[in-house]
Amino acid sequence: MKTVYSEDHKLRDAQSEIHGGEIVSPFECPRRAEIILGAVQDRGLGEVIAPDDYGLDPVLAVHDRGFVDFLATCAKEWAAAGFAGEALATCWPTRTMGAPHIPEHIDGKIGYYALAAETSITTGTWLAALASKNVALSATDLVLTGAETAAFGLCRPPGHHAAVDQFGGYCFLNNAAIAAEHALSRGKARIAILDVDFHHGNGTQNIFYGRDDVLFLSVHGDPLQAFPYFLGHAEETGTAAGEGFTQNYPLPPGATYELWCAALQEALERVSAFAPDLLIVSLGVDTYERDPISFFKLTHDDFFDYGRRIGSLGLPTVYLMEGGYAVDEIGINTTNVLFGHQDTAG
Ligand code: 7XA
Ligand code: ZN
Repeated sequence: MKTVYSEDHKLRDAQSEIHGGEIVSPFECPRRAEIILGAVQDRGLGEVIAPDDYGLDPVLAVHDRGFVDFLATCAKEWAAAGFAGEALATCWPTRTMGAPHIPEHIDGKIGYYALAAETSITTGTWLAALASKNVALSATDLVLTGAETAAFGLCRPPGHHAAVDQFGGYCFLNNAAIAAEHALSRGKARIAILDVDFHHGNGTQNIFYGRDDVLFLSVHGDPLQAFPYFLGHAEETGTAAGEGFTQNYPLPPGATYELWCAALQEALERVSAFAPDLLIVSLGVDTYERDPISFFKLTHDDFFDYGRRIGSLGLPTVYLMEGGYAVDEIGINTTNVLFGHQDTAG
């Protein structure tokens, strides 16, 4: 299996994250991608190639123009306002306020576009996010052109929390959504997105909630107990034309592979019944038993096993990297999924 990778991910090198009431070094750090790349190379998964540049059009097919302009200029505006630290949101249009106007001051504007406070925006963030979506699109094209039956986009920063006009949860542009929309624009009719990250892919759900051409399935920590807290319940199944095209599988703290895998099997049956032209897997390995910010109990072997299950669907498949913060073990866990896929899909 080929891997698409860009060195530009290193431009996203934030120093601050709000966690447990403290400012800490971000869990989502450049070393994550370096360890995964090392495992891909050391274990001989396949060739590693650089992405092509797809420009902004595929981004604007998914995200709001004002949001994209905000991401591109936020770090500069923050510094120009005289703030010394990294750009962090501290105020929001809350439930009682609505948001009739987008603030002009960057301190208000960042609150308008942020879905949470933990994620800072730094000088290199926008270029890294652009590179990450290029990685996703290039991996997708490897499969769309028929050159490969499966490919791995080593995306960083991740994307699945990014909504039409919101960033947060370490995500800025929704790589999986951009890839799905791109596949549709290239003549594919039905795309399935399977999100196996520990966290619910609220952004991806938001983007396709009213659509019947993209099936979104997510197995994740119960939002009553886990970020992003406000979306990802089982009763959210889509709206209007999209009714029945979203399915969530929230699981409780301490969930073992047995429970997780039963939910995955149900999701895989939904994928099969949908018969998509392309399967996009939002691949987060923060389901791992020793992940520092999550609460599932998957082991190294479990990642291989579920890769086999996904591969045995026999679908053209693109894996796009999302979360995973047990950094020393992120390489083995990620490549185990990909080797598992290869074991059945060839
Ligand atoms: O998949 N998403 C992630 O891995 C990021 C989750 C961010 C959690 C922040 C909680 N304070
Ligand atoms: Zn996650």
